[in-house]
Amino acid sequence: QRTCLQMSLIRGTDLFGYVGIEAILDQMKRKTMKAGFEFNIMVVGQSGLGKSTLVNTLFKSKVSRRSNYEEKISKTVKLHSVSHVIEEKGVKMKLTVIDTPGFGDQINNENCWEPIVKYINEQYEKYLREELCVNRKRRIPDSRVHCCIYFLPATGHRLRPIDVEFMKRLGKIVSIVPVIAKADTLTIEERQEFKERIRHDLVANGIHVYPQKEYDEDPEDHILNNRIRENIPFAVVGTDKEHQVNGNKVLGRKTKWGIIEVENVEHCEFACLRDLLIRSHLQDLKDVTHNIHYETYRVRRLTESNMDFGELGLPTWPLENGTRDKCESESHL
Ligand SMILES: Nc1nc2c(ncn2[C@@H]2O[C@H](COP(=O)(O)OP(=O)(O)O)[C@@H](O)[C@H]2O)c(=O)[nH]1
Ligand SMILES: [Mg+2]
Repeated sequence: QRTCLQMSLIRGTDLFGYVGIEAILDQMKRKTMKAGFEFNIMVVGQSGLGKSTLVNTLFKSKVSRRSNYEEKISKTVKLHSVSHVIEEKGVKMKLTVIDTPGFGDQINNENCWEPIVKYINEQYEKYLREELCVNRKRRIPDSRVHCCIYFLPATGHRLRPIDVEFMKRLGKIVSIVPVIAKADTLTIEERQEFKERIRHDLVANGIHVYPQKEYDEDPEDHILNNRIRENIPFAVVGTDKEHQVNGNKVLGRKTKWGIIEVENVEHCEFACLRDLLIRSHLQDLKDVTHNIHYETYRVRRLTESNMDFGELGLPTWPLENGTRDKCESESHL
């Protein structure tokens, strides 16, 4: 028996009257607004590079506190997460900032990425376990890292071994957005040359940063993302102060020779970073986390023969013959 599926497009102008299909957008909006948004952002880089200042500038609020002395002298990388609910025009977003004080601060920085890899994988594991639960009544809380901003010191040279080692490993499990920290310390030429050298080093070392070509959704996305790829890493400046410029209040850093306006694209690329992270690609960062990075983790985890489903009351994987019949619970794989 053959089934024939026919489909044709009937435009609104051809309909006999108003149906109301467009209202689906309002319904989706209402549901999403009710459920709220979660966005988890991680910052990595040596202390003093302006990580806390930059996230506070990005969200125009104190979402990351400056580290205290004890944290500054810590011999190990400690992960530290803080959540805030930010509201703008009735839209609420639960923002979690994961700070990594101690990264790259030692003379010997061997394996200092390990606690970070561990943290990221632990969040995937948590999500996976919730997904496998039999009674999934509520929405799964999402603590997965949607984006990792990696701070490069404005040395003007090239990627250091620690940058290569970190991004090589982490680029496989999370979306990395590299930035040049405190870009106000470089001249225009130094900045341009540094950016080019970094882009070269990223390619030469096979490092994948966000947005990755492979995951562009359509030709329109591809053109937009190419423009971003040609411009990374963004040379950024952060601040916690406002200044008067021509009668307007602007976010900036006051120096002896003038004011660096953080949001002015003539001065630095902070606005490009903000647009990417918040205004144009926030949802895509979440989608890539779920569809690519988490999915890779999930597949790897489920094909590992030794996953201990015993604790969850689920059969061990892969199923032995007949185990499914004996098993009361069902997993949602
Ligand atoms: N010149 C310059 N200084 C900055 C910038 N961002 C932050 N700072 C300063 O650098 C110091 C360390 O900043 P902080 O945000 O605590 O760095 P973190 O340790 O990486 O979180 C502070 O004195 C900031 O005022 C920047 O873009 N340019
Ligand atoms: Mg800090």
